[in-house]
Amino acid sequence: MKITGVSVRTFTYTSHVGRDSEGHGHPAPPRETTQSLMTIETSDGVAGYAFGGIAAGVLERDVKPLLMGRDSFYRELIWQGLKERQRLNLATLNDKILTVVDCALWDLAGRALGQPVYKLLGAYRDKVPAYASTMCGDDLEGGLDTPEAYAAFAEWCMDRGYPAFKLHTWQPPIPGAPNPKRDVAACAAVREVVGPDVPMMLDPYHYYGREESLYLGRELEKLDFLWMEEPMDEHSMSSYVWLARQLDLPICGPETAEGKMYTRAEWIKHDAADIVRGGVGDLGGITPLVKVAHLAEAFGMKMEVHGGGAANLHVLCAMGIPGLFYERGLLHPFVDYDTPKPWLHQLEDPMDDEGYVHVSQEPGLGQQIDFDYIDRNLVTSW
Ligand code: LLH
Ligand code: MG
Repeated sequence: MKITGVSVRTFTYTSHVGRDSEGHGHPAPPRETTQSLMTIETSDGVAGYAFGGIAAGVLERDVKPLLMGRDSFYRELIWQGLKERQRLNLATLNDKILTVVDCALWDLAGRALGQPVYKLLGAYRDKVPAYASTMCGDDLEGGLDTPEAYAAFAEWCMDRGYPAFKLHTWQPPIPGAPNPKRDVAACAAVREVVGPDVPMMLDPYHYYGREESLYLGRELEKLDFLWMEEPMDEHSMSSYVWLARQLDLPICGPETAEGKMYTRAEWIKHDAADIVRGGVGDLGGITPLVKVAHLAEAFGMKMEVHGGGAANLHVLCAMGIPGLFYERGLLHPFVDYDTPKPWLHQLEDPMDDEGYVHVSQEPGLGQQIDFDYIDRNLVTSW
């Protein structure tokens, strides 16, 4: 099946989430913004799709030469080729682009063979328990503005069926942030209302120092948390070795650190984390995420997948022991997460009343793409 066409369409939609000056999402008045869809076509008439933008110049110069005319099943060869091309081009050919290409190729393979991606990978399960993953704290009245507000939202999430809860607490530029004591107060308030048996996690400010992180870890041990992630800049692996050595609380990471499977291997080797972390968007696609899952399994470690979406869900459903939960969110009292994105006919991560997210049985990634919506709202294509 030869690749005959590679294109990107960019379209508008109305978003109810805005980004603060540090890039964290919060509820916001409706605003028009854009999304992109990559399409890879083949000589057999089958196409694969993935959402995410690739600039026209990068598509022409770096991506197309590796794809056009090639057998679309050679995903590993294409991924390795893109990875090598990143040397000297990392500023434009980043891992998000590798993710889009790789996910579109997996979608294409599934559509061509009439199977969902998780079955191509080697299925292990059809559903995964979710945890409610909150947005970062804010200063919106009735939002996530106080420890009590987190507690009230956690109660709502438990009623909705979530079996576990992760707080993203306050980060600059929210007034008063960062503040480890306030983070602990929010964690304690949630523990109080959900009771002792609900698994809980914390993802605080990502640039605390060693002392603040140790303080947080010790307090979370008292509250019987399941893990803490990214309390410090992940580029300092030594800081994580220092922290993990002193805590019984599992540290989960690295999440956003660059370096794909190589960085995860180094963290495992140096005991910098107790639980391995990575998602399709952090690592450069399904292909490297599977490598990291196998790496974690081989070291007898769990791997918690970062972020939601169809591609992460398919990998989770093909992983054996390493992955406990699907990260569902980011959630907020003012945001209706259970309404599909405007460009999809259905949710890509539907959750039942018992807190299980079910993977699609449709071929490929199984996203029900509303192509009419995309055409109606098209801005540009290349
Ligand atoms: O800082 C944020 O906005 C969130 O932490 C975000 O990066 C989220 O994806 C995350 O870390 N989830 O675990
Ligand atoms: Mg995180």
